[in-house]
Amino acid sequence: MTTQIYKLKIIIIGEYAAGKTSLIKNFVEGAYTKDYRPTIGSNLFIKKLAFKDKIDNEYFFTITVWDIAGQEKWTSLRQTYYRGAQGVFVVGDLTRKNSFEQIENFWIKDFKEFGGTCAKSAPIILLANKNDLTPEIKEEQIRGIAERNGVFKVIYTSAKTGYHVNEAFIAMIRSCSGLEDITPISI
Ligand code: G3D
Ligand code: MG
Repeated sequence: MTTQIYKLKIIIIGEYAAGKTSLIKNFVEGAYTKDYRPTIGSNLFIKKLAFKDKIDNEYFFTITVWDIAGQEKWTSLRQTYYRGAQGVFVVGDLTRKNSFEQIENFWIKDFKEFGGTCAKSAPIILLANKNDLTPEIKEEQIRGIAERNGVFKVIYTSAKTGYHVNEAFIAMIRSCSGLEDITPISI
């Protein structure tokens, strides 16, 4: 049995109010908190998670999730934010079709342009968030955006109910580490 230690930088991008901060908080704190203040500047959230594989090797991950929070407008700040990212969540709000159009028209292009070398290797997972509400966009349109933009996986989430939030982060950790058969020991 061996033990390995990993550190991952994961970033989360997408339109204002798509649910980026709520998703991170749900994952890190295990709860949907409605009354935090809209974040100014960029915030770092840290979560430690232990995984094991089929033959009981252990993998300890320290995951830093960066929340861009209000700095979307400034190219130089986005570059800092993108630097060294090993995985990217791009978030669309199912109740606003435009938030998905912007994923294709702006966010993924921007990451590829300003993300430096990491932009070539970091997996991109698209989160179709607010799955608890009535959608304004069809699944096939979302699939099209994913296929045209090199998105590795689409996951429907709700930061409000917690639906698929942990699953999304586990999928990201597996993809970033290349350890496809690990399972969390506790979450
Ligand atoms: P952002 O960080 O991408 O800007 P926030 O987005 O996480 O601040 O979320 C924006 C608003 O959407 C918040 O509402 C938040 O509670 C809500 N929200 C986020 N995720 C979900 C979800 O999955 N379902 C529902 N129903 N609402 C969600 P307020 O009212 O505080 O602005
Ligand atoms: Mg936010």
